[in-house]
Amino acid sequence: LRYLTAGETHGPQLTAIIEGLPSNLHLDFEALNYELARRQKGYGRGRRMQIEKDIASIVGGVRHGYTTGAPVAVVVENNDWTHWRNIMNIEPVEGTDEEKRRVHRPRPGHADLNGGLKYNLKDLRNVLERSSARETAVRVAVGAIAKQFLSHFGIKIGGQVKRIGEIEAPPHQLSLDELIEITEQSSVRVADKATEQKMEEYIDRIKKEGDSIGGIVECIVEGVPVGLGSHVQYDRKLDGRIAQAVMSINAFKGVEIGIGFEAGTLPGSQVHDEIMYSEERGYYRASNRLGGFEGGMTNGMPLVVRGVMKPIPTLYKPLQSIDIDTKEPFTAQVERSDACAVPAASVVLEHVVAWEVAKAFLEKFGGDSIEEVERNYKGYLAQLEAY
Ligand code: EPS
Repeated sequence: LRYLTAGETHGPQLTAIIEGLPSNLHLDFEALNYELARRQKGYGRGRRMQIEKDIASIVGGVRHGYTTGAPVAVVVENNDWTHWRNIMNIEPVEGTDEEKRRVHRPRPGHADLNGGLKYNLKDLRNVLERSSARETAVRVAVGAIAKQFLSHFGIKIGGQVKRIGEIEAPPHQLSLDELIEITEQSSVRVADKATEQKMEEYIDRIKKEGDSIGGIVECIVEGVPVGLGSHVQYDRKLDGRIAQAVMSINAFKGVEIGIGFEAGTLPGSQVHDEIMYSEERGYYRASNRLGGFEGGMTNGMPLVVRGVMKPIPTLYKPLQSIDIDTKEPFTAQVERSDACAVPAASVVLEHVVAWEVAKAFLEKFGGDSIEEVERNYKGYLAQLEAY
């Protein structure tokens, strides 16, 4: 299972091609677009989200609602493109730098300067357009298909915002279903109303100061069987692959599994999860501090993955940089941006994790049709039961 994406933030569309999905998987298009809408919500987003209404069109690999086994092609159009037709034209266009919106002032914290130097591009827009987090729209579409595949096997994914800047969400005892339902009603994807209020006020303050703010998001996956991933080779450790996927989300600077970095502050007796057994559950752990992973393999407990997003680097508050034409210092110009995209990032996290779990699932139970995958999965469950 693999996918690639293409497309620019102000180009006509974002495109993804997914290869390796089994045939006969039913796709619910409404559920797919529901996930795209979830990504667009969240307190602190900028004006661009009023322009976009993300819809995924499937333009290959699906017929009459079912996958055919052929590559699945997904397109998400950019409504904003109508304002950028000339600037983003693939044909040569006449006009001044200004008319072409040439970027020669790299923004600190963005890919602009590194990309310009590396690809030898004197118009940094060529970097900016692709490095934009707009690309996560199509990655969510891909992840939403992975989610539907996983849901076929009883695997469920949810998430929440744990922190925005100074404001931390308190712990709770909600089930995953309750968490999914309650956070969906929240403008900042937290379960606690008082925290939501505090976070909104905090984002308002940050925005007023011309600044931006990041945070910490968490994703939980339930129903994952023991044994996805493997201890035998570095690139088969599923926690490692999930870490890569999380770090690949725009603006993410760190990842944790289970208690994560806290594991470096506690003695082993307070970190490891004791092994239990019962007739109905089989083997399980008394706690889940390791977040569902031991030895790079799932252990049957829920997966708990957290990521930290840095503040979006497009600021109204100027930071110093250097003009690539004059080599003179300047302070960055005002740009349209989101003050906070942490709630949206929480949705993106769910989807990149869903993808990695689906990929590992198909590696283990792989088949060309969903029926073949089902047979393989059932055979494995019987093996576990007899163990
Ligand atoms: C982004 C900048 C903003 C965001 C965009 C990501 O877009 P613009 O430059 O057009 O104002 O709104 O996010 C999306 C469009 C999206 O769908 O999430 C950036 O530079 O990363």
